[in-house]
Amino acid sequence: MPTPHSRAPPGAGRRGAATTGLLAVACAAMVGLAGCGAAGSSAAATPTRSVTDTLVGSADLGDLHILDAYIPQQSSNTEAAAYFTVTNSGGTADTLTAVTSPLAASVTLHTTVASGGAETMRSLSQLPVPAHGAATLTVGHDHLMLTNPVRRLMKGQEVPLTLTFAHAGAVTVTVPVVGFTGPQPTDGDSMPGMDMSTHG
Ligand SMILES: [Cu+2]
Repeated sequence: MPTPHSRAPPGAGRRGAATTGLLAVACAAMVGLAGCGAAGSSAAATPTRSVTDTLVGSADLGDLHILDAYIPQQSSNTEAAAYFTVTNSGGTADTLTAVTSPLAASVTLHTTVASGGAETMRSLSQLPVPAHGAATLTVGHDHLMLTNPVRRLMKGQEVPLTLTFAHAGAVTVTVPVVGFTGPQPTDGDSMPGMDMSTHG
């Protein structure tokens, strides 16, 4: 079915990420799906690393330190979420302006906003990293969305994410795909027709 994502040619999202800041998209249909991680209103529906998942990705770029990077194994063939923390030990504020991966057609910054009792998703054009501060992407809040991965992302795989900062430049983090304790589809691609088409 046509969606904002499926209409976009591969790679278009990288350029489009900066222009979709006002695009609000419904996420209510995503409860229980790991791809978004935003709509889970109960603990059971929230993808959470299991206790056996100790793998996380990290990288350093000058005063910036990328920590605790992970991707919950996706329950969708079309989208996956990624989470990490960026700490800034320097006195200069920086901004995460773009993320790319060779394994996904596009990677966009998203945040979750509560609206009238429902949670919706909104694209962010950038993510500030304060001086002597940190930016944290966590389940239910800010996160990365990997759209149309070249293959289904499964636990045990690693996904290179290249983060570009306004001042510090670019760094590639190898991000492990980890298991999660939320509801799992029972087959390879459950819930047809309820894919991420509502997810902008
Ligand atoms: Cu999202």
